[in-house]
Amino acid sequence: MLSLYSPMFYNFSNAIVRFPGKSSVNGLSKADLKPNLNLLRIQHRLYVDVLSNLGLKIYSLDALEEFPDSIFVEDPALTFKNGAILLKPGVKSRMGEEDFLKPQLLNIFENVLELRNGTAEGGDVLKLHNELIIGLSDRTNKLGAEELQRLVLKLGYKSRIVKTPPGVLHLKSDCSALDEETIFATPQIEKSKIFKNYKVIITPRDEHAAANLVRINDKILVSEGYQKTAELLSKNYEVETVNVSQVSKVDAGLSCMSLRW
Ligand code: CIR
Repeated sequence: MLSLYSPMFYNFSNAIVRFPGKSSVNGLSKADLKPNLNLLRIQHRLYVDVLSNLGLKIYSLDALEEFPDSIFVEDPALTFKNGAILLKPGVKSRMGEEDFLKPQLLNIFENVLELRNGTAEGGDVLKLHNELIIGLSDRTNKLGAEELQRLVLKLGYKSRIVKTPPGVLHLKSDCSALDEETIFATPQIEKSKIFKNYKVIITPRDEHAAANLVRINDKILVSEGYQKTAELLSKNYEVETVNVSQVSKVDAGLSCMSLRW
């Protein structure tokens, strides 16, 4: 079995992002909020700059007006150093986004697999050092998760299926990997015992939304405005804050805006 990444699962050299089209302001939002387009584009640019400054080669895709949530490229695919998997989004307005990633993935990767049955979104897939965790949610069903297990195994990765807590959009809305043995998670996820073999750092009070962070190489990217989280993690990690206030209005965070490998 391959270890997920070599040498470390958070060492990335590439990222795919998608420019926010005008329709991005109409992304799905549980609270019915609308981002400001100009600000969203500025924040997206700054996010891409952060990735680029961390040494990642950026593949920048054109806006897709017909899919308001398509800047969240993390959801319709998974990328690894040895291949990619096209997924099937589990909500009507996002079904078909994967078809618009396919040509780019085929250009970049030799090995591109495709989920054919059920639904699964990348926001429900947490990559760790020795395993992938697939969360069942309103977007990822059992059929999709089980087929995804078979596909990731073809790429050499073992996985387990867990339940994303009720009311949580994606598994990774509520947890992230800080290093090989440490997870940053909301109290709700901690209680679920998904991570009983890991050390879990719980999100500070009133900062549960900071659980969606990204480790890239030596840095932990944390959403701006979560002061207690930034201070807590700065004790052991190099932290950089990134302003994602506009995508947070459409239920998204730091991990959703890129596919990394
Ligand atoms: C959606 O509901 O699909 C988007 N508005 C937000 C997607 C966030 N993606 C993610 O957490 N991976």
